[in-house]
Amino acid sequence: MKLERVVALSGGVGGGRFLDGLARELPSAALTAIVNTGDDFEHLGLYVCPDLDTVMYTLAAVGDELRGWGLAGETFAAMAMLRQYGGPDWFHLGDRDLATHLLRTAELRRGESLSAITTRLCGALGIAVRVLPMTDAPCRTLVETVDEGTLTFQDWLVRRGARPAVRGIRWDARPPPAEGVLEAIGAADLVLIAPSNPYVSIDPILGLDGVRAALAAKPVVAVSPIVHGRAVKGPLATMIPALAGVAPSAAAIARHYGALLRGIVVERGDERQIEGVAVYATDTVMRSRADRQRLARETLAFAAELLG
Ligand code: FO1
Repeated sequence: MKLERVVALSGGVGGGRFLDGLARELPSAALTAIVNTGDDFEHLGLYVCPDLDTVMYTLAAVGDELRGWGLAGETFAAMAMLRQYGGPDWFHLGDRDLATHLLRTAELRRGESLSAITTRLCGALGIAVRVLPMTDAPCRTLVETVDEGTLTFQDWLVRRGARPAVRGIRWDARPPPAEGVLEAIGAADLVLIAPSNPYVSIDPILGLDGVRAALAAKPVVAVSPIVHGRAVKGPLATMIPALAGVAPSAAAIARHYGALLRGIVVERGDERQIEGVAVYATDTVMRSRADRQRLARETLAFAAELLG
């Protein structure tokens, strides 16, 4: 089956890399990215959207490949001055990255929607892929910790280094999906779930009104973010035992998404214990641009095979 319209649900770092591969494998008009905004927060009076920015910078090939977030060749002179004043320096905002937060915050204050601002920023960066925030209204991920109450996501992940043990994840609102999200899913030949953290990057999207129902009518294929029991990046490997009570594995990812999935792409050797869903095993760690493109190509071919 020819895949003319593909929608990908994505978080930040792993998702951005996978989207980059998809953008090189598909005509740009064929791909819509629906990006998590549960990580968004106000910091120093700025409205920061880490996953949108990571996806945007990655697609525009201007992101810092090593860190996985922020801009390449970044300087932090503003942060150094802030530190001198004793301001909060736990969240590192690069000097050029600040332009994104300044403009987005100013536009939001003028009443522009996050979607419209995202379209403008992506256009300015020459990104042809359609990038949609999952919603235009705040929908903050809150981390229920065992010993320290409820922490906002960036507070938990960055300021506390994801150390406080987690007992639950919830959101401070349940806004409608952004304009175009349900339509994109409704028109899709295929929906892909990028190798992002299911709990804090994909579940925020699935939790929005109408999204699960829209996906139920579609073929959905996920790429496992767990490789041989470990997360490629981030706290997922400790969140799975904490939230699902099982050891981290591709099977745990497949079980988390359940009946939503038609297929799952996993690392070679991780096919064990995955039932009720088609499995494709390959090299899933994206170390290079070529890796991203190959994983995207193999995932699309696997999905096309499933769709017959
Ligand atoms: N992650 C960190 O671990 N430390 C940081 O100082 C940091 C700053 C930062 C600034 C802008 C941005 O878009 C992302 C940033 N991130 C930082 C990453 C971010 O916290 C996570 O990547 C996402 O929220 C999880 O996907």
